[in-house]
Amino acid sequence: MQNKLLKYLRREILPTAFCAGCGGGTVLNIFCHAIDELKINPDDIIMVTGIGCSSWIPSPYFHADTLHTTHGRAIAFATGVKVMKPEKHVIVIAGDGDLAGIGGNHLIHAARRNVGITVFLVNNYIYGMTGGQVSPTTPYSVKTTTTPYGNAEPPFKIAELVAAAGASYSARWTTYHIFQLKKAMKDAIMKKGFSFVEICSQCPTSYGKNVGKREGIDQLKDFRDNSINLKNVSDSDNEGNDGKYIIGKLADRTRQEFTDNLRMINSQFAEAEQ
Ligand SMILES: Cc1ncc(C[n+]2csc(CCOP(=O)(O)OP(=O)(O)O)c2C)c(N)n1
Ligand SMILES: [Mg+2]
Repeated sequence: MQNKLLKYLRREILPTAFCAGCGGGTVLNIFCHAIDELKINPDDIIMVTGIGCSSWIPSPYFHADTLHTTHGRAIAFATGVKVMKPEKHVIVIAGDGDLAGIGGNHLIHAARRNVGITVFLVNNYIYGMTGGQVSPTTPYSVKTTTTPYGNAEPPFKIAELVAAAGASYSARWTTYHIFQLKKAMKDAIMKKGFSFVEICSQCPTSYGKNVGKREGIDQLKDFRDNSINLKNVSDSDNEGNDGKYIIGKLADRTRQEFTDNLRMINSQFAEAEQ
């Protein structure tokens, strides 16, 4: 008997190139489950990604039309796709460096515009693919290859940032919380407007070893033991929560969507011209 999810994968290139213990396989697995349960035909999906290990989750492994773009530019490409093909599910999966570092402005402006795309940001707290440089989500004081004495910067709280910028939907879960993550992925994909899920994920190769967690399982235990549901904190932005993973839904609201607005304004202009 064949696994029902295999049909979503480019089987000719399996097994994946992810390191042992990487969270990338879990994200791919849960994403396939979400698509399967939503009964979305992959022909109605366009995947867009940038450069990094997390960008390998959709490309090459997920079997749908895919744009594997330049580092930091996935959301810009995805916006263009959504403008021309509003009927498609346009889904970005990429890393924290890609989406919050070099691509940070695209991220917040897409949330402000409420472009009807879905973004899954795989936050492994590091530039994984290039050997472990500091990223905008690396916690304060962590040693990386570019912060050998410890990181002097505090990290971005990405899901809060995206919610504040205006996204229709923003949530944070981890690769330990697979059922909640699947539900959030399904909700995000079906949500009109800009929808976003930050997925805290383990990278034993380039991050875990820097924080005394050499195996993927060690980071999963950290997600299990140090996650707090948003419902149980009064202020997710509070620095007292540093070292904790604040999980749950940060925004779920109805706002006008960018490509709808664009079409409406264009048609009003065309009518006025006649
Ligand atoms: C314009 C540009 N700058 C830098 C790079 C080098 N580069 C490739 S991937 C990457 C960072 C990857 O980190 P992240 O996006 O967090 O993905 P991860 O590998 O951690 O999943 C960098 C800096 C590049 N390819 N292009
Ligand atoms: Mg990363």
